[in-house]
Amino acid sequence: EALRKTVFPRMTETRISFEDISLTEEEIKNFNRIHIVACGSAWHAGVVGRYVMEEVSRIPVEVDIASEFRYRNPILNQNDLCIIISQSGETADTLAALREAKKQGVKVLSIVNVVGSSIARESDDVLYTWAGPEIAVATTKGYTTQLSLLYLVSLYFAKVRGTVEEEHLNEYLQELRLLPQKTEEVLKLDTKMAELAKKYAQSEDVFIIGRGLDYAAAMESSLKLKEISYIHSEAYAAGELKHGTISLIEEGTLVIAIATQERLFEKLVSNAKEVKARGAKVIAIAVEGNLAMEEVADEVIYLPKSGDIFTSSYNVLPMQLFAYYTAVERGCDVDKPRNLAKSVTV
Ligand code: F1P
Repeated sequence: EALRKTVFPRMTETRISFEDISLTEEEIKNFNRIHIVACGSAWHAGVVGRYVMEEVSRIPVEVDIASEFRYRNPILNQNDLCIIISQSGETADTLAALREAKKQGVKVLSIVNVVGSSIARESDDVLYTWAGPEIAVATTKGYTTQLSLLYLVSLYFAKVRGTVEEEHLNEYLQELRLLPQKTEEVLKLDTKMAELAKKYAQSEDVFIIGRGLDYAAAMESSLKLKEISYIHSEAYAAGELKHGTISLIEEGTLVIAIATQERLFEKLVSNAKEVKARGAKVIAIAVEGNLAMEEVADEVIYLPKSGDIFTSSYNVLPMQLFAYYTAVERGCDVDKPRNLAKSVTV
């Protein structure tokens, strides 16, 4: 029950209204570019946001790590929008990025959990994630709720700009409504992920590969493993493997292949074969009905079908569980990860 609450929060009880935001339909229609800026897990949510926003609203999106954005003299133009994502609403680099955007005369829409936080106060518009006050230091439900809002914002912009047909829009919304139910289903992987964590808890290096939205999940999964279990893990865009990283794969190296996007599935199967041929142990995460990983991987975890753009709400969940149980196996205190603060204000 505790895990259930951790991964999926009170979003279902909360109504998000776009009528409250100051952005006009005219402004939304005229956007040239969106800059998403955030740190850590919130940045990974932003990477998902870029894929989804570009796919449905056809607005070009850049995603920046706030500390980089802040020091690279970013070029923002009139008709740009800045989306700031921060669980705490107090992260110093993210706040500085917000101020930079405002200084350049660009509107800021923020996605924040803490009501009344500095980022919430200084933004033109705020959408709250309502993930609850008891949020953990290593973000789990903070991340999944940020994704939910990014889906909603992307679909709203798509509707206003007319880039998605009414029929498709309704299908997307229908899929979003299934989120709580499917999340519950995925959380039943709890025992399975605990078993896998027990088996692989002593790994020294873990490589997590994916493409597209699965690459964003790989980055977030890798961060979770590092943050709470202190295992060295690397996320790679699977197509990059052959450009060097493949040399690090040897007998027994754990590789987790996230392959939940229909259109990229076969490519991931090939990547899994490449690492398997070098002796890796492979755990694959795939969608029900896509069986080709069975012949390659040592273990296959299945997620419910959700359509390619919503896969990010599910593909990270087994990995959050895996990171959690790996940390427990290794005797780490998941509630007090070393060297990690709930909000990084310096
Ligand atoms: C960003 C962040 C978190 C991470 C940790 C340190 O915080 O990197 O993603 O889990 O808490 O800070 P925020 O801006 O989303 O509050």
